[in-house]
Amino acid sequence: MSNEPAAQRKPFRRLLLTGAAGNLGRQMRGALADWADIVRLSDVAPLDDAAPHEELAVLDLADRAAVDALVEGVDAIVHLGGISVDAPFDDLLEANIRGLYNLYSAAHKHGVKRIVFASSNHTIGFHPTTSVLDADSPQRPDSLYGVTKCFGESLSRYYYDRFGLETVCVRIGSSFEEPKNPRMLVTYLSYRDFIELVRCSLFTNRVGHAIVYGASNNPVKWWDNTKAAFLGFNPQDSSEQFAGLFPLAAPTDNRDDPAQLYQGGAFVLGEPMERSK
Ligand code: NAI
Ligand code: 15L
Repeated sequence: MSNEPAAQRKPFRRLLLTGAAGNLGRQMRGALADWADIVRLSDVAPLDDAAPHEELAVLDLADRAAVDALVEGVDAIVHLGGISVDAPFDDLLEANIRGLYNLYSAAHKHGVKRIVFASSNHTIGFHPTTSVLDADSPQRPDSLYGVTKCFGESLSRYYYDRFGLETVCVRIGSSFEEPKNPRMLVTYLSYRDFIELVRCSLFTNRVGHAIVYGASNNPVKWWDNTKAAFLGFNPQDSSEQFAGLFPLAAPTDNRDDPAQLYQGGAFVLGEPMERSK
């Protein structure tokens, strides 16, 4: 029993954030201070200096022994680390497949209770833009990158069914400062809504294995989160304020362009790349 007054105790003793040097990791870092006494930050890239409540670990997720040590002693994990775009298979294999296996096997070994996994809309990118999808819609990856995120969703399902390790797979849309093209008016997820979705995913009492789409309250919607309503995610932002960035195309424009016909946009046009090293 802790002698600390309840008001000073935080919900988690130690939280791990992977991908902490990346775009979303840098957004998450500050929020975690309110949620855990100790925040362990990890990336293969250099990290900014640690605050008193932070621990830093620069390592490659493909290094099994390093990931085992990284995960020891943490209560929960926000897993953002990995390659975040399409890439040569060998690179994806190390970061997104071997890296993910290393994380889950270490999490099981060390008794971690829950992982929030940064999945992607590219797990379903070959669904047409005329469809509205929910958590039970079949995966239709649009790239090898999307295939690795499907692997993550299946691996986490297995670790829940077999061992009870809970995961929320967040199929993030496009989380940037602002939409970069007309498609992102539909897929936009503000940084504030992203952090709130991670908070809901960490703090909802029982999540089992869940799939939730990460989009703000945008005027056009391809994704229905009714089946993940128990998470209590209620996005506050909208891409509406950015509509003026992109003049409307005439309805007949580009109707044969796969990048407009499919939810994954230009990802559907990629081809497997040669290895980078
Ligand atoms: P990012 O590319 O800026 O950050 C990913 C981080 O992972 C980088 O700092 C990188 O150094 C690190 N990383 C890559 N390979 C690694 C390895 N082998 N070992 C350790 N660390 C490694 O991407 P961003 O935007 O921050 O996205 C975070 C996560 O969310 C990624 O997993 C991405 O796939 C996913 N996501 C992001 C979306 C977005 O719109 N920002 C949309 C859908 C998914
Ligand atoms: C993703 O999965 C990528 O990580 C991000 O860089 C964007 O391309 C995003 O999807 C998107 O679909 O806009």
